[in-house]
Formats: sequence, C-alpha cells, structure tokens
Amino acid sequence: MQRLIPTLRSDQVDLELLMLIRTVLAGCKEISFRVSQGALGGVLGSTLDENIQGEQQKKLDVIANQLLKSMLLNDTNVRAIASEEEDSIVAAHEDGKYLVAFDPLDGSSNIDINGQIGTIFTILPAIKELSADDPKQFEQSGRNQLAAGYVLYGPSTMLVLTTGSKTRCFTLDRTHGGFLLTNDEVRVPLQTQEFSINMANSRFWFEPTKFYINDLLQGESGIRKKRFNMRWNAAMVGDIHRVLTRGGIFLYPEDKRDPAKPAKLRLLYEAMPMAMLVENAGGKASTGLQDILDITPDGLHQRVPVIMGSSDEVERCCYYYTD
Ligand code: FDP
Repeated sequence: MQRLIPTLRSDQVDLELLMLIRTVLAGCKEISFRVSQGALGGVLGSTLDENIQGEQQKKLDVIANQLLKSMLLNDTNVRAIASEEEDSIVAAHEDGKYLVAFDPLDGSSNIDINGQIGTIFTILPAIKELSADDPKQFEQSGRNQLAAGYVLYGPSTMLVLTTGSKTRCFTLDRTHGGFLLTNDEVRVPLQTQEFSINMANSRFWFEPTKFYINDLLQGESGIRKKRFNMRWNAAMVGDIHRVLTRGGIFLYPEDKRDPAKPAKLRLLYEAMPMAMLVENAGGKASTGLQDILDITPDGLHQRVPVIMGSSDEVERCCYYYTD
C-alpha cells in the first residue's frame, strides 16, 4: 500500500506544503493516541472554561488545540493560524508561506461517549502584503484553499485529504505510525436515500427546510416516491465521512433558535474544508443559496448554513431555498 508522502509527491504537491501537511498530521497522530487512551489518559470531561463562541470547552478540545498550535507555530512555513478554540488569529513566522485554520476536535459532545470525533483543517496561501497577525489574512474565498482534510478518530484513525485534485482516504497504520492509502479516489454517489439533520430543531426551521424534510419523510407515497432513512452522528466529521463513503445529504440549516446565531457551523474551519473534500469527490456543498466555496469569510468564526453531499440531492434541496 502506498504511503502518504509518495502519494503527494506523485501529485507534484509543493515540497513546503507537503512538509506542512506532515506537521498537521504529526499533531493529529498525537491526538489520536490521546483519544484512544480515553479515561486512562485523564482526558475526558470538561474544563471550567468557555471558548469565544460561548461553548463549554472539553479537556480534549484544549489538549488538541495546544498540540496543533505548538507544532504549527514551530513550523517556519506557517505565517499564522486560526482555531475554533482561539479568539483571534495567532501569528507565527512573518515569512511563512501558508495559513492553517483548524477545528482541533470536532464533535466535542461525542468525546465522553467514545463516539466519533475528528480534526478538520484547511491550508491557504498567506497574503504577502499583510502582516502575520492581520485577521484579514483569512479573508479568502474557499476556492483559494491549497489543501483541506480531516482526521477521523473512529474505530480506526482515517485521514481524508485533498490537495486540489482527488479526495483520497488514508488509514493510520499503528504498526509503523504512518498513513497508508486505502481509497485512491473517493466518489460520492450522485443520488441517495439517506439524510442527516438534527430533527430536534424542526420546530425552529424556516419553511424551505420544513418543506424539504417533510417531502423526504413522506416516503413512497409522497412526491419523492421513495423511502428515505436518517442518520445523525452529532459530529460533522462522522456525518460527512459517511456521506463521502456511501452518499447522503447532510444539513445544518439556519434556524430560529437564537436570532444572534441563525447558523451553527463555522465557515473557515468546518464548512470550507468539508466543501472542498465533497466537491473534489463529485458532490455538492451549498448554503442553499450559493456554493460554500464561493464565500469569502468576513471573520474567523463566521457561521454559515450547510447543505452538502450527493450532488443530485443537494441540487434538489437547494430549489426549496431559491424558489
Ligand atoms: P460540536 O458542537 O459537538 O463540536 O462543530 C459543531 C458540531 O459539533 C458538529 O460537529 C455537529 O454536526 C453539530 O455541531 C452537532 O450539533 P447538535 O448539537 O445540534 O447535534
């Protein structure tokens, strides 16, 4: 089986970018080890703190953030980083070529139940004219991403990565500590009968979401004339992994729960990298009104509605929002 670095070399990935991906993955391997230790590593449970978004931080959120942050700040290729767990941009090296944004541990509510969790990351080119601590560094369209990926800490630890062409899957081989290529080209089936949404929010949904989900729930006797099944992992990384593996549609739409936060998922380090992975696997990623990759973030922690997965289904769903 092919290893990660030769795979990226054969894609002619820039050497410095390749070294940076290695740094990110060194952090993820350490997180994978800590996750696998569970209660034995003393990493479960919450801290007494909240992050900038008012969410309670889990111990593992903080550990994963510290690990990635310290490794990335030591890498001279890095100009600056942004993280879900950091209030603002963190400057690294003034002459670094790259920016890294990450969600160190997505799906925090799954930590204590031994469920799927993961690290999501994106790599962007640094903007020469701006200093390393200028938050405008990250105000770049999703189409500028040089690499995007996630590491899923599940029964096995998997890396799903794109550097612009294919979306590939690698599996961590614990016997030698490296990622081995296990799917050279992920393709999301165009059609699906599986949807993924937090149904508990249904009373807060806007009409397009209500109408679309209602049509799916009607099954064979409704307008869709087929039966749909539902899955909800409560960790975007697990839900998108399923969608990439066997198709499906994943939605986290805007709702009326909290008018100050109509959408939940973060653009820069959740929606944008996942959108690149899904598009490069033949799927679609939209807010309902525009492709996620066409959005330029106007803040590090900006939130957006997310609809992504099998392209025919996502397209069909988007009609409900545009009509
Ligand atoms: P979490 O807050 O547990 O980190 O990133 C946000 C996220 O998880 C996604 O991974 C997941 O899809 C969603 O929130 C879960 O939301 P619900 O609490 O509505 O289930």
